[in-house]
Amino acid sequence: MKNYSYILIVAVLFCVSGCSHSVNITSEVSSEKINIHNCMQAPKHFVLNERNGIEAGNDTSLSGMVLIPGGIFEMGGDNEQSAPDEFPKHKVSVDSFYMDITEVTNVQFKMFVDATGYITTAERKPDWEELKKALPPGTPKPPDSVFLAASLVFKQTDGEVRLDDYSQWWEWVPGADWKHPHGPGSDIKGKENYPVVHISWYDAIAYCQWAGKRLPTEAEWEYAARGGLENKIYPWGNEHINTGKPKGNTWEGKFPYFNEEKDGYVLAAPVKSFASNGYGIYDMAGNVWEWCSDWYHADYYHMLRKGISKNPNGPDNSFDPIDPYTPKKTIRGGSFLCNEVYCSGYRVARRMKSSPDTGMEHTGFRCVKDVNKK
Ligand SMILES: [Ca+2]
Ligand SMILES: [Ca+2]
Repeated sequence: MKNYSYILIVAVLFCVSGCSHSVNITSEVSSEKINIHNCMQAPKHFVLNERNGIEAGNDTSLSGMVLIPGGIFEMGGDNEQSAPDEFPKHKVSVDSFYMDITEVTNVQFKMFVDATGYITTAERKPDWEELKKALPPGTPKPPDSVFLAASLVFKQTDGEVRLDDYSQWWEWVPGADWKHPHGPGSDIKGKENYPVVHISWYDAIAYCQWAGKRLPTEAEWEYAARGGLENKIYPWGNEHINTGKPKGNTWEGKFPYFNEEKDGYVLAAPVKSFASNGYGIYDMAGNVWEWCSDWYHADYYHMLRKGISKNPNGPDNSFDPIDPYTPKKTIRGGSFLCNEVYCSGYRVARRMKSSPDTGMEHTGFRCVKDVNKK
């Protein structure tokens, strides 16, 4: 169990860097440990759109989408909670696009799977040959018992724990996937209108392609989240997340052991459970994190600081200084696990990142569509 514990600890450390303040992860990792979330590698033939076997969709329907009118905005942090990678604030221009008004739901994802036979990353056994490419040189291979189809499931703790020890509340659970969000024995019956989770970036790409859509760029996502407001902290403005009536599904109380349930949900909520923003889109703050198409680079905004960037679609390469061996994609919007003392992921400017082969209980996505492709 010792090896497994090491693996789990490191897996969780890396996997949930998408919901933490800057933590010196490197200092937590000994050479004995290994990053298991890279075990959740998508097979090579699923990595690129043109190779994943999914027929590109020709659906011209804009059902469930809304037009986000293009414009110029200031992208980046708006308050003292902002992390270094949210600066400098810089001008960005985006063209008009359509966006799903909700996170992609279980029933929508089931339609995709039924039509294509697609198998998600979490449902496949990890491939060590692929895994080790994103690990520090010399990392030893973990035991075969670890190489199971699995995903990370949230486990509420009994009491207060160190918030830099993610293994306290994340568990690597064989059999956990989008149809079994809490592991074997759980299912999605009655949760048709909940956001699909345990979705890797590759899974999201495959769905979008089938639906004739694509993932939003990070700039499009933030522009849409702002709902037409300028330089505000949240999709609804500057009223504090915990003031007034609930505005999104977050973690209220003491994370990760006591949830006040003021918003009515400890875990994920049905989509559209809270008010939309100014563009008529829901859950841009909280519920589940949402994949964007861009690679994550901590210094990307410095690259764009001069002039107006038109439709930026991310850097060429990923760089996360606290985990430099693992390329990551950006995720946005926070989840039901975010709160003020932990990550404030529901702020519109909050940037997070995750390896594209990682699926978790609190990560989903929504799609966008170019106006000229309707
Ligand atoms: Ca909640
Ligand atoms: Ca969300």
